[in-house]
Amino acid sequence: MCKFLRTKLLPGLMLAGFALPVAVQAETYNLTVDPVTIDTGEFSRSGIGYNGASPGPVLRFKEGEDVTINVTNNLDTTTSVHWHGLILPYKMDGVPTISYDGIAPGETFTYKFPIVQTGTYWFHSHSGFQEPDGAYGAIVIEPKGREPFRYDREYVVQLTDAHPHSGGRIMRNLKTMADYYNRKQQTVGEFFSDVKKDGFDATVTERMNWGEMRMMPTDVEDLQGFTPLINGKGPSQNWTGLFEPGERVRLRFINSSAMTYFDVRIPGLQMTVVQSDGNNVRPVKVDEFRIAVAETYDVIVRPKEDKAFTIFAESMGRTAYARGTLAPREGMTAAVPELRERPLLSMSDMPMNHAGMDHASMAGMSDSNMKGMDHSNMKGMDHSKMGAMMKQADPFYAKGSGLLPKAANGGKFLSYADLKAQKPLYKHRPATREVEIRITGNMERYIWSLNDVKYGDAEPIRLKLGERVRFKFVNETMMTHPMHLHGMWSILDNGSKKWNPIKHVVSVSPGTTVYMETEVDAPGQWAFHCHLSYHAAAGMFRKVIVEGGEKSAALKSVQ
Ligand SMILES: [Cu+2]
Repeated sequence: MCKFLRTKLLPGLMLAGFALPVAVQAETYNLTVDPVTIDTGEFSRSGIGYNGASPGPVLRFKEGEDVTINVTNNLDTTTSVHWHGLILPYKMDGVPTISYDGIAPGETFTYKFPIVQTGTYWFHSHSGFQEPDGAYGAIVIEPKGREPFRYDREYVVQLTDAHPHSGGRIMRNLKTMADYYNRKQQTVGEFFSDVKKDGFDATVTERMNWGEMRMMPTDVEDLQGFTPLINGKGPSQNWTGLFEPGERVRLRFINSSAMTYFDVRIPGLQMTVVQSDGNNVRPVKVDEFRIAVAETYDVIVRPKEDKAFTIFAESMGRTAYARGTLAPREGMTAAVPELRERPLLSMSDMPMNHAGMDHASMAGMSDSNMKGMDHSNMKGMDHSKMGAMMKQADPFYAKGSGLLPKAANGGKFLSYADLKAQKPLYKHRPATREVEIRITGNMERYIWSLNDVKYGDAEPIRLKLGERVRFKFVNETMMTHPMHLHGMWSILDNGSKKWNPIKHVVSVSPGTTVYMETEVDAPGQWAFHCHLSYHAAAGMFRKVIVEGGEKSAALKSVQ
């Protein structure tokens, strides 16, 4: 199955015909970084892959082993490999200028680190726009012991958003014209139909307000025109996973997209979410879930009938979908749903309308109530001051906001509030310090920043070994940002206290405040950024330096 060379060394004593390991198992993996052709079924382009293909191989590690990974760069530019979500020494983290210098053309870099965790992760280049150009693969880490749930077979389902343009070209276009790829803008026709519906004054006021916010009502996604892939296959190429009716199938969903959030469902099958970002959660039965860029969700499905089921992953902006099939035999297909109507941000999604409002009143508020609200105080407001007006924390997918989708069948849509750790990694204790990170930007000029400062002009964030930092993310923009801290876990505060889920990506909806806590237990320098490729490149990025201090007492696992 694996196309890459894997050699096995088992240092141990061979006694009376059985192995008695005296040291941990050591594995060596070889990866090459190669120019490849990416064929989505809709377009074909040159890109970057591993061991001759994009996506690269599924790397299968085992908890407790020491891995050696030789990465050889066959490109004519510098590359790097970052092991997304893996806990490891910072020099092995693979971020050029922060962990190391990168891997020069023709060179081989050898990564060596112990595998101290289990679950579903992925790897990707952290150089330039190589990741949007195809440089990613999956990681599966098997536990030493038994999983707390049963399944008969498993598949990696890696979602990506292949674009006909190279990442470099996309960035140049966005910088020149921020709405370059936001093609589904409202038309003159829609303006007049809104005038008919809402009246001329209301419509003009609404448009003027949007103009002053430097946003368009369609800014759910700032990149369109891509083809979503499942394991490298476009919708027409239909990636297929086989099953025997009655089997429990574990699907390891990984969102390796540059920019695209997906809403995932399998019509006819309920999904039991058992893991998020590599950490087991208490099982939750859902009909649909949203996967932020760079997150992973493991679900178990149990198709009982002898028929095919469609895996359908719609982009959050409803401009495209990934499609695959689960089937008892090759060649079988099931109906492919239509894309649902695109969500339009309404003025009620504006951060300031959340100020001072409690969840209950938000949730019960209808659109017509919102329409009656006075927006005149919006005019002349400085965009940069919006943050100060936001009081209300909403760690979930914007309850009461027009952005919260409903499951297609009217059933259960997973919310962050549903995620509870199966087994906490750390003792629950109060944070020792709060660090506020305002998520900021100017959509018009395609500037993305943290605390209004872009990476190139920013001082590193300094943390002390042994502290427990409470990060307060205040999203002052109208886009959703998947925030990713390298090297240490992100414990999402969703109100579950001791059972708060342990993640590596925390998604922050427009105009909301979300808290996460980190046990600062990994010395060195780490990257901390929005995982939307073009936001990170535009400056929504920081270096974190972990210095000094005592080793955390809470470091040890609770059990
Ligand atoms: Cu972002």
